[in-house]
Amino acid sequence: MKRTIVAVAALAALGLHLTSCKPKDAGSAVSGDAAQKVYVTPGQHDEFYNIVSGGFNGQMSVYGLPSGRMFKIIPVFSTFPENGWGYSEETKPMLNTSHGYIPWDDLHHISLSQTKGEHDGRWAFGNANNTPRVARISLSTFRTDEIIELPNSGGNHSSPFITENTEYVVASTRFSVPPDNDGDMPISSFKKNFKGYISFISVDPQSGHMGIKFQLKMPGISFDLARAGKGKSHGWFFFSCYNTEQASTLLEVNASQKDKDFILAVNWKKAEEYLKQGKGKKVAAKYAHNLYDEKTHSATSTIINEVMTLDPKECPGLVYFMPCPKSPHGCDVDPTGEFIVGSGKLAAVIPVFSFDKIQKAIAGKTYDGEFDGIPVLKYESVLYGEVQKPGLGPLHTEFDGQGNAITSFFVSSELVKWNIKDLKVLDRVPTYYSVGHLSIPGGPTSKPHGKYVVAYNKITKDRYLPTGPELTQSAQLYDISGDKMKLLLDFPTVGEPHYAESIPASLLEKNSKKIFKIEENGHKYAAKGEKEAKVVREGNQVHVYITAIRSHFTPDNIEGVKLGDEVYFHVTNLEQDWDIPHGFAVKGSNNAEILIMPGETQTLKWVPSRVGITPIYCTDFCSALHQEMQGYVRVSAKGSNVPLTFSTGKTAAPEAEKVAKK
Ligand code: K7E
Ligand code: CUA
Repeated sequence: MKRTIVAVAALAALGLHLTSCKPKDAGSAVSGDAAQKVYVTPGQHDEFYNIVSGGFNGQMSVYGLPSGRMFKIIPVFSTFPENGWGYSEETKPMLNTSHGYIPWDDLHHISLSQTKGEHDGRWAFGNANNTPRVARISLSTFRTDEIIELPNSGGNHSSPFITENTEYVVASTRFSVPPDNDGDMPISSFKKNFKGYISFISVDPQSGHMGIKFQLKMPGISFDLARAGKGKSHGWFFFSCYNTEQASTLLEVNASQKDKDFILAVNWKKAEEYLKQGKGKKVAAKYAHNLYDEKTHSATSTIINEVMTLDPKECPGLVYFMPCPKSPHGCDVDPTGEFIVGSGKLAAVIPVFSFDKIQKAIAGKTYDGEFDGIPVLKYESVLYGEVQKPGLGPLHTEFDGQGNAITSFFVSSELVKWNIKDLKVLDRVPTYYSVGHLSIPGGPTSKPHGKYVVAYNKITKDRYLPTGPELTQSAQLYDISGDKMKLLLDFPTVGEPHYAESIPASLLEKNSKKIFKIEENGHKYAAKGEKEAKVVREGNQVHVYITAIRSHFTPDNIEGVKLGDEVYFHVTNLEQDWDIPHGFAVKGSNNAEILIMPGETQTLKWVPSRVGITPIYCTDFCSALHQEMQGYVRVSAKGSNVPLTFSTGKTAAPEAEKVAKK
């Protein structure tokens, strides 16, 4: 089994079964000093944070490099019962959309915020591939702070990619669709009515708050990936496009007809000028904008009803197509901003485009016709050169900051290093197996940190202890500091990582939030001390202002709740020590637990389903007496006249015990 090579010929035969082949030396040994290079002495910290997309788990995860140790899962688009994300009343609005509450999505790409083309350590952005959205994650709390939905889009794959000062996060649609406000169209009218919208989301430089500044209404094709220009090409954006055949069925064949698809070049500075001139058109749309407020520890969701659009056909000089061989996937810009690398999934070469030549071709109108009214630049006029015989199935390219590029090859299962100037292949190493994205620390910035590359592999097979039909996805760390790439480490991941970025620990460590100050807690239902703890009835709603501190809740005995009530436990964690969360869970609750950080308030809603005594307890082992951190809620029948009472530390008099029993 180990040495079977699977149908590479299929590629050539256009059978298009893009299964991978296994490298022959699948068991290959690592070099002697590999262990030393990844060994982080217990108690010591890693050199890099590695922030990894979770794919179909809808989350991000945080690892250390070079150790490959996982530190955290950050829920973004998917609920996470482990800490109540999407279950607590405060976080539910974060998952609201124009379709209502959605508990899941598919997160493929990470972008870390930049200033002057370099990592600034403030935010991470992530995309929702299914129900188009972009999220912003704070790199101080490591939590999702904001989610914005994208109208007129279907499948937000080409996202989120950022400009060199985080002016914009850009997202383009994978599925072309008719505009949201006029969508009831025959699918056969694709060419006429389906459009490919590209959203430019502005980011406030102080708060990070996002807003859709404008959408470009492009012809009905599919956008796959993108990168902003940088340095000399700052002000431009590049997108890989496929399905320029404009097929709406059996794309595996119908969208692979043409010899070349496109890379789209967008002059976004020019778009800003056109907007200023009033060329934009506001159209009706419906999308959610969700914001989490660190002071109130609560999220709000607002529905927005219009979006600004720009039609490139009315804005000359705004967009150009460049032919790019065979279904381009990755579209990556080198650190200088001069070279744009397109990776055609079915192509035999890697084309490298030159920004200077693009500018010349535009100035000289060196066109090769047009596509749906948009000029197509001549391939030869914009091409810097092609990397010959690089491998099979190129997907993504990153840069080492030493003048080299490394490209991942899914079909031939390898990483290939090549020189950007002379386009010569320098080195290749196998990956186990079928690498998707790759990531070099700082790889997409103008100053890559280099040192390592991580391969995020799609297929794991025999690399780990088997765990039934499903195996963990595997990441592999390579040393790229020398001429030859050296495999150092395999480490398992969660979900299915696509893109990831790594950033020096020194940029994040110092800003990491330790506690929320209790005196700054602006939550409407906070109890900032045990004296403020109380239970209040408002109609059939019972609001429990409950505090948690090692090792008890206040109150921990509650009576007078009745069937038909909705009980809201607003739990405030009074601790002001780092790393002392308390958890909260209720027996029989159709909900998750909540995990409350020091100084924070979170709310668990519970609708009792039966009469009786319901235990509540702390789920996080917070002290030696954690197990004692528990309490009771008495639920009585509808219409019962048990009064609403609450207490902590009150022991019943023997008299009362007798009476109560009757
Ligand atoms: Cu290549 Cu969705 Cu970025 Cu995965 S995509 S590999
Ligand atoms: Cu609080 Cu365990």
